[in-house]
Amino acid sequence: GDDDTNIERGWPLLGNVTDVDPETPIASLQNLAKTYGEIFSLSLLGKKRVFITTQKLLEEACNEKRFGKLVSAALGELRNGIHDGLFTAQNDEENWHLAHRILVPAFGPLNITSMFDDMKDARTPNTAPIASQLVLKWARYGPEYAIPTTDDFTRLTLDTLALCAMDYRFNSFYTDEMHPFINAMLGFLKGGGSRARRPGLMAPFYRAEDAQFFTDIEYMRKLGQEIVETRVQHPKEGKDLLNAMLHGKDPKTEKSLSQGTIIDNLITFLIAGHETTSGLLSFLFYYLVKHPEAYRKAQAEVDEVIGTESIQPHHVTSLPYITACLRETLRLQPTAPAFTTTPNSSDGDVLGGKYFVERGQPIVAVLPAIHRDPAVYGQDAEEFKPERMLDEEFNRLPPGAWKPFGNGARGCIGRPFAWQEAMMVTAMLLQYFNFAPQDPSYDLQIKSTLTIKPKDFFMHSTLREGWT
Ligand code: MNH
Repeated sequence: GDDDTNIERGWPLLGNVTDVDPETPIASLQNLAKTYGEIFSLSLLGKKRVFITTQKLLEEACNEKRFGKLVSAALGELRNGIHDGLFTAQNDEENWHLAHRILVPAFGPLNITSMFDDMKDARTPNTAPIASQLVLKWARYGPEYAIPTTDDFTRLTLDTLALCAMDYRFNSFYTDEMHPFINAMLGFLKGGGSRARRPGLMAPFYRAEDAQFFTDIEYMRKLGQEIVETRVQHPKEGKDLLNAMLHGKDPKTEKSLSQGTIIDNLITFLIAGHETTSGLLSFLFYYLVKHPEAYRKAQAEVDEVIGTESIQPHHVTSLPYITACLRETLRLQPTAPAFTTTPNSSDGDVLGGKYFVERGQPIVAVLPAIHRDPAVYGQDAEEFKPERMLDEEFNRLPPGAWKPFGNGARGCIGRPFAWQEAMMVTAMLLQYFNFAPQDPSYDLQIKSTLTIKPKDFFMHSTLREGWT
């Protein structure tokens, strides 16, 4: 009837997701947002996907009474490798509830603080430090070295996650090539994306790519299995994530996790736990070297609060300007740039008072567009201005304006881990070094997988006086 026509009005169906450049999907979506406004849809293999681009619509889509996470498309394809692990489980799957209840305490503030020393440096004199390995590498290579920013932060975050979560060492700083896990993971993410975009009929033309996808899955699962078996044969004290999964019992059902589920979640942590933090640090240093005033303030704060002491856990909450820099970086470059919800009700639901969405239809939050909503952030929304993210203003932001960690029960379980690591590393690096871009005219380019990172961004570092 007439009502239905009203509901659909102003909601352009633009074409196909396959028209979106798979190399730069989030940039294409941001451009569509500029032309078509708050909501539009694209079809993926005949199924409509809805894209939202404003704070107001995301505030609504984050109301968990009405909407909840949907695993579909590329994320759905990842279930070939990590099944109903925490990240890829549908809301109603039992293993999500089980793993969530068992793991939430392991990600609590106390436990994350206890990982501080593993993140930073040695527990015992003969284990090599992680963040300290990065500092040593840049110090030894000297001021002429073109730092491969994203690769080195990836070494750092992968090694940190593996050491703190499962006491496994990738030793990424000891090789020029990235660890083979990184390649397997990239193939897995790329394969998942490609499989989601092509019709089943086309499968025969993608045999080589599919074979690689499943080889990559096998590699990662084998590694996960080795890590679990090593721990079972050589039990260890301590409350890392692996112990929590092996020995934890769900307080509600008394059940524990199966070995398969533990492997699903180990791989999930290895992937979700390093890509996004590496991207965050890489974008942050890009913005800092491009904005001398913000850089100066951040470094002055470190000098005042920590000086030349060795950074301690309590410092992490005493650095308001650096906190604001991290928030501002994740506003402009949310390294997990989209998440997807769908109506809870089988009758569907209506967004913005007029856009009807069926249950099962994906609502994709285009975070880089939402985070630059001029209605919230004003005409300078595209600019890097950490001042707008100091506590007082940050706490006044409307709901849905800043969602780089997703939403509600399905939001990021690793947020305290990522935050402690990023704050600690940023403070340490500003303590020890001065930084400059290798090429002062470098303009930000973005590399997309499931996450985004700067592409071809190199820096120089010089040890500050007093450390040489
Ligand atoms: Mn993390 C979920 C962003 C660091 C483990 N993470 C999410 C979601 C976003 C996100 C967005 C929600 C996705 C969705 O709705 O589909 N995560 C980040 C960012 C950083 C990050 C921007 C760093 C910066 N994440 C980490 C770290 C870990 C981790 C570190 C592990 C140690 N994240 C997860 C897991 C989930 C998740 C696991 C899935 C949680 C759930 O659904 O129960």
